[in-house]
Amino acid sequence: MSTIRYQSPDYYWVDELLTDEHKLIRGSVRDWVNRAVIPIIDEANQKHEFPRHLTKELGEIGAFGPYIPVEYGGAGLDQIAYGLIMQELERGDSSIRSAASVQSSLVMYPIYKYGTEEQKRKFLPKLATGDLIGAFGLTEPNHGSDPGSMLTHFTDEGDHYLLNGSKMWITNSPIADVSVVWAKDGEGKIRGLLVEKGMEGFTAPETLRKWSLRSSLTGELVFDNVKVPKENLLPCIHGLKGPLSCLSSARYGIAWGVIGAAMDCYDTALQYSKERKQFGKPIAAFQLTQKKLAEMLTEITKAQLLAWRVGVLRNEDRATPAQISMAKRNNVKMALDVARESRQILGAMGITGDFPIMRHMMNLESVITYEGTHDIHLLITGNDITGESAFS
Ligand code: TGC
Ligand code: FAD
Repeated sequence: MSTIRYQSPDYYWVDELLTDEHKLIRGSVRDWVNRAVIPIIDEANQKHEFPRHLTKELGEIGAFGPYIPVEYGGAGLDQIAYGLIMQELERGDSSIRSAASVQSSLVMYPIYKYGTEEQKRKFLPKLATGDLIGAFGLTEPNHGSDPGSMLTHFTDEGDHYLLNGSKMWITNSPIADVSVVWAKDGEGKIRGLLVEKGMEGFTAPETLRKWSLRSSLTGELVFDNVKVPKENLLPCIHGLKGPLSCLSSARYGIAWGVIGAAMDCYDTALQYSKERKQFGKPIAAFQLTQKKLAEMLTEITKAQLLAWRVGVLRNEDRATPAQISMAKRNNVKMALDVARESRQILGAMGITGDFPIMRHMMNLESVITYEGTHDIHLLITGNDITGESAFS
């Protein structure tokens, strides 16, 4: 209901920092979200279903690999455009943004950055169109925040690698055609392997009964003596910085994406507060409601400026992992707080599927955990400013 009348807030005229092309891209993704996502997303969440039919459309609107060069099927856009696309998608639902984040930053990016020319030609164009779906396997059942301790490993068997181990909490795993899997080689160095659907000994069971990201598929990746052809190794990267560099790209997208969820909650609460009357006047007239709305808009505005600045730094190839980490942490927490405050403004109506707020709030409980938990990101900033690692 509210989203059809959606008006994105722009209190500091951040639009003036955008090019005409940025605004055009944002407008077309917003139109697509209004048309394709908003009408179906509440029911898909209620039914715990991933709207699979949207993957091809996401490819068509350029949401898969927006910054991957055109010669490999991407859209060749800059980082601000990528961020704006993520913002619009997450205004629809974090699950939709997740699908685009994983495909773009966690699958296409490592293949583009660390893959062979053959790997790029084989996978990137089809990932860009959504003809292939990708997944990224870093987290393990016993190694989440500390991926460097992973157990998944492979041995060199002469004409192929033999892969054993398992990954957990993997977005898209049950439907992925290709999974970028991080595993240790015989010397204990972390390497990236492209594991394809159908390889013998490879299974990807779905994780069910989630209360969050219910329109996103999550699952495991299980490797039982999987023979991986040697040409499926990403040759140009060794060590934990491989997967972490992909995370930097995805975390940046999340820093923008969650602003979309926050804007949707704020806009819904603002409209509702003007229409809902108690004690003979709109609840918007009460000082405590105004305090909530004023604080929400302030935090959204600060988050917009943070995301925009990190985008400029990324366009100049100057953004540090710690700067991106701060933007992810701040903006996700901001969005979760905005969702909780907005939910209060709607009273009982706030818990229903008639409004998007509760769905955003539940989704954001995953977003504050994945791609590095809120506390891990605090410690990344702590490490950066003190020079002391709390991890080792
Ligand atoms: P540490 O010694 O700090 O770093 C190891 C090497 O990596 C380099 N590095 C980075 N490089 C690029 N980008 C980054 N963000 C980087 N962070 C670190 C670092 O310079 C070092 O390089 P070198 O050359 O010296 O080897 O490693 P550590 O073991 O102490 O761990 C640090 C820690 C805890 C911060 C890190 O492991 C971490 O970020 N943990 C959180 C794990 C995480 O974020 N997992 C996400 C899994 S994927 C996911 O959640 C997808 S959700 C998808 C969706 O649906 O949207
Ligand atoms: P843990 O690491 O066990 O942490 C538990 C708690 O301990 C957290 O609060 C954490 O902050 C705290 N903690 C841990 N270490 C420290 C420390 N040193 N100091 C202080 N506190 C600490 N992973 C992938 O690889 N690919 C995916 O596609 C993917 N998709 C996901 C989708 C969903 C819906 C979810 C929920 C997760 C997904 N993940 C994925 C996994 C995600 O990245 C991990 O859940 C996350 O990194 C945290 O790991 P964990 O859940 O094992 O928590």
